[in-house]
Amino acid sequence: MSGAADHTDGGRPGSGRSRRGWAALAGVVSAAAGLGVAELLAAFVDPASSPVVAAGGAVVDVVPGWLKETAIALFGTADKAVLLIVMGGVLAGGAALAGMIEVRRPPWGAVLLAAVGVAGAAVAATRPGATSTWAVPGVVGVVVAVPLLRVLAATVRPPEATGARTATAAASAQAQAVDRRRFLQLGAIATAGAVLAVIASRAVGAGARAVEAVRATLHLPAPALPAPAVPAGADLHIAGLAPYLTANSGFYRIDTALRVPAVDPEEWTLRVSGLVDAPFELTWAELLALPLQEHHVTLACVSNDVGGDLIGNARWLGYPVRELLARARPRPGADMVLSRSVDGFTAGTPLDVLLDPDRACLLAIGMNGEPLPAVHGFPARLVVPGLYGYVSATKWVTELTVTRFADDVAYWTQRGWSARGPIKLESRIDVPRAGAGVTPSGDGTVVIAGVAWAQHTGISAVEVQVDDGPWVAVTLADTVGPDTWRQWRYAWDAAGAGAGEHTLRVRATDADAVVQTADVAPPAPDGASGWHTVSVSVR
Ligand SMILES: Nc1nc2c(c(=O)[nH]1)N[C@H]1C(S)=C(S)[C@@H](COP(=O)(O)O)O[C@H]1N2
Ligand SMILES: [Mo]
Repeated sequence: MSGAADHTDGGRPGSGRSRRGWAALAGVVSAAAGLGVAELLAAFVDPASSPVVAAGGAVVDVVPGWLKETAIALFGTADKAVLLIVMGGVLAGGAALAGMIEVRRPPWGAVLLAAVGVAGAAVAATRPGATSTWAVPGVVGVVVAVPLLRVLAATVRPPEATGARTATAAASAQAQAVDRRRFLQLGAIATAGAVLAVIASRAVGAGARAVEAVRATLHLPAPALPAPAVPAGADLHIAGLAPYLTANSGFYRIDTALRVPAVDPEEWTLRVSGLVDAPFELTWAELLALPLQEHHVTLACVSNDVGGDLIGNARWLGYPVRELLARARPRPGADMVLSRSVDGFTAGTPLDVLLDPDRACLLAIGMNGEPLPAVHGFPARLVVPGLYGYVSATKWVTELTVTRFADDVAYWTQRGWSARGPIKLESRIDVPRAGAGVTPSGDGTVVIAGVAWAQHTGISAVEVQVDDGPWVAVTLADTVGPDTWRQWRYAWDAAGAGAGEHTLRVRATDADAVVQTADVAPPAPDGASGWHTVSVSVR
């Protein structure tokens, strides 16, 4: 090893030219280690949070159209590979430069490397659909690459530069050999680490990519029983008001999955068992062959605060859970179905709710006309009108076990949340936003609008109260039925109320004539309650 080290550069030990080569190598190895770690983390955070993927996406976004078309004309579908190769070249060149700078003018090479890494993290965190956690892979990559570059560069730096001015030529040559050995050891470990990290990241991400490809080409069967058409008057189309139907991309997501489970439908089965006479297993092909139905249902999370947005409304395509349970023939005494996801999450749903012939509880495979998005449970999940998600809406569901509340305790109930989770009657003001300044229009009014929900019961009235005035009934929008939320609006005489601060409150009444309670409760253990109240200032 020492012999090899003495002769590796083929020039005089410590010659300027060979030193530049080692310095460049230090930069490239450090950057590679940082990128490897970033790739591995990105596989967990989100494939698109990789600084390389994000930067590539940003380049594609800013490249002028003519250049994009030229690239496609030249390289066809290999255009992305060419882009990645070019980016790799630029990165390697920049990293080599950082290495050379670091050897000659520390710490400026490290600063350059850190700056590029942080820029990559910033690009990742600002990509469409990104969250701030998308910066993590890039930042951690910097945290790995920069110290590594500092250490490697120190081994390459000429003795003069490291303060060994008084050393004899022989001693200095020996120190050089020791340093070179250190460089080779560290560099080899870093390179091996980078390669392993990239291989691991591929392995982690491969399943998700394969399943996404299956999902993209999947063709959902037409429903045997389509959902009733949404009446034109269901959506008031008011800016700032939640649309009647929530787009999949804007639908709230709540789950315990650090990594979104990647479930191949061809390997998916649903096992229906427990306290039943005829347990069975349903395959994906069998499910698709069943007569499916479509139904609009508003899903809500128990963690939603009063006024919160952990609620969304979608058109679900699926097969009634009731039919699956009937086929398994539950035994007397059973009162709960424990649904289980591939990742171990469980929900406990009352058996009578799932068997109710008037309630569209679905084993859903479609959401707003597409296969379930991966984050919403692809390939199959439960949707139960009227119950919070934590006791009903199991995503990536693979097991339904008929059991008893006395015998089985579901995931969130083990953690102190209520075993039963009927959705509470609630309403929300969407416009104006809390704290907004509002200017009355020509007729002196300001539009107040929002949503109200009492899934499976339905909303019969919504009232608004301004300051300590009387409760006033507002106009309700249409709805497809009791299982979804309902928009409402009210033209408030804000000019009459006068300039300055005003408090707006909302409360709903359900179809059973129950008025929404004023009692304030936090989300735990069974859902928040109280009247949503916002302050606005009239100009
Ligand atoms: N597998 C699994 N399914 C789950 C959860 C989970 O953590 N894991 N969370 C539940 C909760 S608390 C809610 S509110 C809904 C949210 O569904 P969404 O993310 O599609 O909006 O999913 C439910 N299904
Ligand atoms: Mo939830």
